[in-house]
Amino acid sequence: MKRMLRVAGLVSLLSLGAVAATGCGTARVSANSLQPLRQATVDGASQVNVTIKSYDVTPDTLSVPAGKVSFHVTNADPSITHEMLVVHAQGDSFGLPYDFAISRVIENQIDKPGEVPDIQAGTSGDVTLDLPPGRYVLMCNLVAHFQAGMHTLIDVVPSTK
Ligand SMILES: [Cu+2]
Repeated sequence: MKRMLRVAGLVSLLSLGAVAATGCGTARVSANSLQPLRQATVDGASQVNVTIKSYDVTPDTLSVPAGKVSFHVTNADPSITHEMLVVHAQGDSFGLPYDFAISRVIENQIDKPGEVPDIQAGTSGDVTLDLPPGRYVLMCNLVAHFQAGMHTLIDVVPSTK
């Protein structure tokens, strides 16, 4: 129950933009309004489209079935290069070890299944990973970008297949 509440809270936060954009006029979000799980693509991977810019990371789904997951990452920033790391979340929140002296998450102390490095402004990149169920952080670890807000959570849930 505790976990459900936390997920619902995250959903309502993330949904505010969409609600405002559609003029729906209500911020009430129930578990039933979660987006359906991704359909597998032809090659068997589930696709997640992610938009990154200064300074946020916005996936088009909050959960995806375990197995092959293909991240298509678009850098919508007009001038700044970004990257997107896929990292196992630790603990209740992001919980990642952070070095404030260099303003970066300490990459040799985290479990990072993969990344799309060096995505130039206005371009995109892809990575396909085999992900077990769990909570993951999608983040940029260029200097101070994580701190500035370039991180979000995505849940990889047991596949129903
Ligand atoms: Cu960045």
